[in-house]
Amino acid sequence: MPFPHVCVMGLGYIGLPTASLLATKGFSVHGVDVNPHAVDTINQGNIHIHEPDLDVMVRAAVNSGNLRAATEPTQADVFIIAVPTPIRPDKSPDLSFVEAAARTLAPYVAEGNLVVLESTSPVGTTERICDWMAEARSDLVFPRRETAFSVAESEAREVFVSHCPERVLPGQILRELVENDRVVGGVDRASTEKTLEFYGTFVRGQLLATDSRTAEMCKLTENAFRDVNIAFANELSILGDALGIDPWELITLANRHPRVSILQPGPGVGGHCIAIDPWFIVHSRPDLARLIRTAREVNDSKPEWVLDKVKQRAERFREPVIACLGLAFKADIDDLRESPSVEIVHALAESRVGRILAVEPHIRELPPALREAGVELVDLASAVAAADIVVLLVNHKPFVRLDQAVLRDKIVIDTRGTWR
Ligand code: SAJ
Repeated sequence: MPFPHVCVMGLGYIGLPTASLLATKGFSVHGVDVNPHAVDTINQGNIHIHEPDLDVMVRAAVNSGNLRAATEPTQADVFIIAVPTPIRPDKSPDLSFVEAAARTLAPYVAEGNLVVLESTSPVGTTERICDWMAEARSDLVFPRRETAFSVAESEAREVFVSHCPERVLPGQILRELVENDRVVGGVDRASTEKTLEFYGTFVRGQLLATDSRTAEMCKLTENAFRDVNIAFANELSILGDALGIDPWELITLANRHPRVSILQPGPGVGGHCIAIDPWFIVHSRPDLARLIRTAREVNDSKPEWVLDKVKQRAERFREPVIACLGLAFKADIDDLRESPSVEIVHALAESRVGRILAVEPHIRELPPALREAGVELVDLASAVAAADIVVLLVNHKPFVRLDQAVLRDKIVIDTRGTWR
């Protein structure tokens, strides 16, 4: 095996599935996380996040002896960085986790090793990783971006550094890790080659070679594309409401045109990807990224629009019971990160319009902010039975399957068009 030892930095939604997949394929994998609770949980063969079938794979990986978790890195042939890349309140990228990972692994890197950044990152981040590692390792040569004049220099490089953005959809991670095509961009061509060789050992999709800057922009482009298209759908739903047109019927009809494919409106865009990544593009050139910024603003303003709708319908009650179905950022997952539903439920509770019941089958307790605002977590049947107003925020399977007879005599606000 050309790369027997792999060290994965960050054991979250991307790092843990990647580490356990590699371990089950026979690599010796050392997973690193700053959270000692996550490390202990994984070493016992359990998981600290929700993803279908991941528990089975982690258990198999740990039992085989090929996967161990720790809070410190170790020497390896390949280092994969899969840490969060959030944005700050001012929408600028926060690269502190990537920088910390690069500086933490630098002492363990040796000549001939490959370092791959998988975290979604602003253009230029992979080159900055080289700079951060070089500060700690003057004994090693790190690759530099090739220009027409510097190609020959790449011969002298000793460590290979690339970007290979993750593209998996939460809920289908294990399948997509293997089957999706991957964009592979080295800081120089030798790094690209090395990275293609590594991913070729476990990815069944096609490997598409480019440079690190294009790979960084490509990932951001994919999510900005989706954001812009969801913003279009959300704008149609707002227009439809104002013009007395059902937006879901409208979109279904328009999509019968052979070259039209509109996405679905909803209560806003959540998650740690689509609601964040376009800002990396906007931040890099605010003067040029006008459409991408506007799409972000349209999607970010949708929760407020839903909130106003609920408040309008609540006006005729003195103390309405409002059942809010779903808190996750999308259907059939437990992930509440950047969830527009959480934002809506929190704002409803804070505005004291009535008693707020939340139904979220994938969690056992509410996030503290919702609990403190007075929201109650209840099961679907009791919530609907008690409610004057039912707000569908996430199209989780149990909500889709709900017998709609129970909604008779209720005011229904269906932000997903599920019960049409
Ligand atoms: N949404 C809508 N209407 C739609 C589709 C989605 O309102 O028609 C909302 C969802 O409810 C959710 C948000 O958009 O709040 C994002 O959901 P998603 O399913 O579109 O995407 P994510 O964030 O789960 O995963 C995305 C994927 N990117 C693309 O589809 C281009 C995934 O492949 C990426 O790996 C992931 O981002 C990531 O990590 O970047």
